[in-house]
Order: sequence, then structure tokens, then C-alpha cells
Amino acid sequence: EGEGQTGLATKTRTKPKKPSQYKVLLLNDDYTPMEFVVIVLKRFFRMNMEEATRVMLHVHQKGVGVCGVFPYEVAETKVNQVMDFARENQHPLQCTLEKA
Ligand code: TYC
Repeated sequence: EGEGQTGLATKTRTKPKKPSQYKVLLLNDDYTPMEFVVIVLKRFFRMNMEEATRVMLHVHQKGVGVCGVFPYEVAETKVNQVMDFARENQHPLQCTLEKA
């Protein structure tokens, strides 16, 4: 299938895949102020005060928590925004991706 006239293998009839979803994870550390983490969750994940506080406390207690689930490119952008903002403010806060 799909050799066409060029002799180059091409994929035809393969289903276009839905973009895979990725979790954006926030990691705990001993130095980033709780208030800063709440600001991050409100600013980059559009959470209200109550939600942001709940997620921050979950990460503080369990070591890791999910900020949201997004298509790869969106998740990647959020991780970069959080890491840049943390660095600008000289906090060691870490944020990463994991396939959902
Ligand atoms: N553990 C931090 C403190 O006690 C608070 C904190 C919460 C830091 C969540 C990072 O992702 C984090 N100040």
C-alpha cells in the first residue's frame, strides 16, 4: 500500500490520531513559598483561590500533583512558563510533563 509512483513508502488510510494528552505535574520542594505556588496555579492554570490552595497543599503533602491535562504543545508551553516564572523569582519550583 502507498508506494505510489515515486517508490517512496507513504502511509495512507492510517487514522489521523487525536493529539495525545499530557499531565502537567508540579513537584514539591522545601523552599518555594506556598503563596508563590498559589500565584502560579492561578496565573497559568486559571484556578481560583480555593482550587489553587487545594492543589498547592496536595503537592506540599504528597510531593507531586496534577495542575491539568493538555495536548502536548499546550502542556509544554505551560511547563516552560512556570519554570521561567519560578527562575525569574529565584524559586526552585519544578514543573514537568507526563503522558496522561
Ligand atoms: N513545601 C513548600 C513550603 O513548605 C511549599 C510548596 C508547595 C512548594 C508546592 C512547592 O510545588 C510546591 N514552603
